[in-house]
Amino acid sequence: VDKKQEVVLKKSIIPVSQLEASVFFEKKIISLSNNLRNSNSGIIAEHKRRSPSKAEINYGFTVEEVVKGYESAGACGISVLTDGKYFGGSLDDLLLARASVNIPLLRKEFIVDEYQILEAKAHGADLILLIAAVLTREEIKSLSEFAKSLGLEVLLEVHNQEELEKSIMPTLDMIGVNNRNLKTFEVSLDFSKQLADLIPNEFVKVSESGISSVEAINELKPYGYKGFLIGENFMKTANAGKAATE
Ligand code: IGP
Repeated sequence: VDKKQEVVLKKSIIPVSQLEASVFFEKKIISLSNNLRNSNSGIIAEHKRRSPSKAEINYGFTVEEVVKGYESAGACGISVLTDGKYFGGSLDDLLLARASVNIPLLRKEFIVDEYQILEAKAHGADLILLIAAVLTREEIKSLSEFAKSLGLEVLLEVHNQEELEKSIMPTLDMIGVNNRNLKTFEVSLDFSKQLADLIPNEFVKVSESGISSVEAINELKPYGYKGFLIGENFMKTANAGKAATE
């Protein structure tokens, strides 16, 4: 990940003090983990323009249209991809989403530095993603502690048992199993099924990626999953919001 260089550059353009001046630092977050515990939909719908495995996903809808559709369809929260290089997203997308909806927003990003967490807070996010595959246990600890100190929630993403075992700590709120291998792009719900029992009960369990039907959700629920992160399947339809209700 060349995110580290990107962060150094950004820090020199927008200093921390400027981020901290954002109105969002005075606002309390909306809790996704509470929403997931208390809801039956469990849907976390994602704003995703494109991905390394799929060139163009969305055609012609604005961020506002997509996220308002998700909200009115009853999503528990929205994930907004802010990575530009691989996913065509930006922090502007997050800000536009924040201006459009009142449900929890996840900054979906490869986070490697506290500065990116300040950016998330400054652009209206309620929670951040930390990806175990690209972080050491010490990094997960310091980044999650920093996020909690800003009042943000933390979703930790794992793909296998080793990543899960190295990551368990009390500063996480939700643990997500990515059904897609980030290196090979292989997708299988079996990853969620195999890891479910190893996730301690105090964390809300989320299944991420490759979910394309109600059947898939019903298959995962008995394993204790309360959250279902869905991107492509919603974005590729002509009406992303409507798809979330069906
Ligand atoms: C959504 P899908 O298959 O429904 O579009 O997947 C989401 O899980 C996926 O975008 C994702 C992701 C990530 C993207 C999961 N973890 C980490 C970038 C980085």
